[in-house]
Amino acid sequence: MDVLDLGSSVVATFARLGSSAWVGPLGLRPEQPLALYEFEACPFCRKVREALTILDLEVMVYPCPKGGTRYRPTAQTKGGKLLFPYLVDPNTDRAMYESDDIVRYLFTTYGDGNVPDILSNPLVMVGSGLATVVRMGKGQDARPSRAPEQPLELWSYEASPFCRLVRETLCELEIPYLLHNVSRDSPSRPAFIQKVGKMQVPYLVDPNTGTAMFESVDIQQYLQRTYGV
Ligand SMILES: N[C@@H](CCC(=O)N[C@@H](CS)C(=O)NCC(=O)O)C(=O)O
Repeated sequence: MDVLDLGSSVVATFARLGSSAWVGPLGLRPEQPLALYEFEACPFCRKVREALTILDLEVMVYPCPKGGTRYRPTAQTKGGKLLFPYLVDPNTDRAMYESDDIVRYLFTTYGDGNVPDILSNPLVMVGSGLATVVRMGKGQDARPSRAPEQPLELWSYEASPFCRLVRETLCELEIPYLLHNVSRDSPSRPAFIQKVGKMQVPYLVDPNTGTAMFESVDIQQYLQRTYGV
């Protein structure tokens, strides 16, 4: 374990004042997972990931790091702009840019209609920008990789410093994954605990190789070994 790497991930969580460490009031549940084109280092994308965690929503993440060639063109073709985050909701046939619009849409559609202060106050971008700065470019640039045949699955929550390390690696390697958000008080936790036997994230499932594993460092090494070139 790289202590500095983990330490700066902890600082990133503090910079966002622990936002998304707990779920908030939940509303309607979507039938299908949402889809998000984004990259981990983008401070605007972080706001949307926090909203998805607070609302306990599942989302297919299509990583679009800078220099990436796997999903950036798809995002541009679908939305018309090379701008991230870009959210697609197949349940309502809505697709949108602009993090503030996306956050408002999510809390209106899947919450109680109120965007929590942690995501609406004017200082959000200061904290989110600081989180990006302390991670020093992690989750920003694409690295050479092989595409998996099927998307992976990750159990995680945005505020977890350990989960961030794994999401950054998935992002840099442009690996698509179904993100299961299981923050504190998440109603999704009991089913997860029943599935894996304990409450611990990150937890990665790779249907391409039949692999299922805990431990952020082991997962990062597995991803690099399996999909890095
Ligand atoms: N106002 C937009 C700003 C989004 C934005 O500037 N995103 C940057 C990444 S942080 C972007 O897409 N840059 C183009 C690129 O990465 O190619 C929002 O809140 O969503």
